[in-house]
Amino acid sequence: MKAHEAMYIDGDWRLPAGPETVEVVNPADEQVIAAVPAGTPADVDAAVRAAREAFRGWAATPPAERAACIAALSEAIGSRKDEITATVTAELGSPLSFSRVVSADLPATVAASYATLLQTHPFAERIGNSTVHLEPVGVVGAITPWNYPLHQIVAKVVPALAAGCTVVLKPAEDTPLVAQLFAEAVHEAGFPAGVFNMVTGYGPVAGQALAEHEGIDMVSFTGSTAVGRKIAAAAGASLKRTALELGGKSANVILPGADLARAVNVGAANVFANSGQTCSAWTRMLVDAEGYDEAVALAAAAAAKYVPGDPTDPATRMGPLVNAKQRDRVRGYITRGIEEGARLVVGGPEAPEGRKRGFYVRPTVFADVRPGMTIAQEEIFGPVLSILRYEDEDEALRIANGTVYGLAGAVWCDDEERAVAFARRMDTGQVDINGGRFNPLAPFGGYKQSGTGRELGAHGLAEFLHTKSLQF
Ligand code: TXE
Repeated sequence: MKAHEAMYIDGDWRLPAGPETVEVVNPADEQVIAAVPAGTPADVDAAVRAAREAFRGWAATPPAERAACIAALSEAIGSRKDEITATVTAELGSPLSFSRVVSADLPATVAASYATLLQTHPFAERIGNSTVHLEPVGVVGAITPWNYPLHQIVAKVVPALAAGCTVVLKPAEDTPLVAQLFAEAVHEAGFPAGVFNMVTGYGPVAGQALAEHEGIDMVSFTGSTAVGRKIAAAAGASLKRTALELGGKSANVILPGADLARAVNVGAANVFANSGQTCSAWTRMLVDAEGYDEAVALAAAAAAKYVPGDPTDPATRMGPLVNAKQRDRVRGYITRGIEEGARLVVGGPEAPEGRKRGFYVRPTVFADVRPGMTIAQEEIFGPVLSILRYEDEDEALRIANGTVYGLAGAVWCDDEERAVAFARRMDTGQVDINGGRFNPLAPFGGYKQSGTGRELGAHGLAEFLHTKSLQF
């Protein structure tokens, strides 16, 4: 894998202040494939200065010109799709076909959507004797995770740039190589120097320095709820704006009369995709007594189709987890589920057969899960599905809403009105009705401890804008 030994600051690749590096490991075979600079507070400072210097000029650039740069960025991402796909599979471990769809095609689409949005988006309106202007918040620090590495970058950086903000990105230490490809694409797209900057490195060092830096106006973060709290505290010290996209424990609610086979199969695919490393995954399946046994059998059969394997083999549907820490954490949760009395239907904490090397976990299904169990409350971030039983709709709603999270969810019912009525009572930011279809323009984000703020579309753009009113 090609890796830059430099960071992207002020329109160029610049050598880091210190000698430390971050090793990038292929999770399928545990081999080190590259090393990138471990940024220090001095590197963060240089990047923030460059972004601050570039801010006024970029903020004053007409939206149509910003749109042209963003369209060029979408094309530059598009022209690197093969390299992006191979890189994400090598550093994250997701199967090639999955990497292509969610880490190459989707980011190009999302970037293009902002180029289009800017053509018509109103940045001023009249309210009585006032004009109200939408102005960029300033310099944005973006801190992103590894699970959908390029999508997470694009979903923050592109709307920030579209709004007229300048950006310093600190990508996840597990997946810095695709972030470097993104910086190359930004460079090729012709943004002015300093508008986008990137410092690679570790969260508690480079990430923390960015979140605390007095020179930034906003932090946009996606990651764990625990780190989200730290970011909010660091930002709170100088009352910076924050947008936080955190963990989830979403419910897949199968109401009586639903197409049970479809609801279970789509639900299982939603959990096992990306080895379960999806913040919005429907990790709790809620079924009534009548459909329960059939749902458990269907889920077990669906899990059997996700045989953990080499992510570069086109036949593989599920690769390893990203790193040893995540693998051990997930296996620990599986053990906890067994200890707390849930019924292990398939899977388990042992390494999958023939997979002694690599960070693999067995796709696992638990039945007879009760709402208070750890596996029904905490984000596992692995291929683990918990199936819970409910007596009536009120109980289903209590269970669905009974965690600290509220990111996503699903409702299935042959009566769509009933499904919509149920979804409206869920304390969560996004609900798929009878399977839904991903909409890259619809707002994405959490209620409760799943975060604050929204990403994607016009709502995602609004996060990076101030309103100013002038009275006449
Ligand atoms: O996340 P971290 P980790 C959840 C999921 C997972 C758990 C741990 O449950 O099992 O988090 O994953 C940076 N100041 N999600 O440890 O640490 C870090 O460098 C500033 C949900 O990988 O939150 C990386 O860039 N930044 C999730 C980013 O934060 C810090 C996606 C995320 O890492 C920092 C990933 C600090 N003190 C994990 N410490 C989702 N919502 O999609 C770390 N970072």
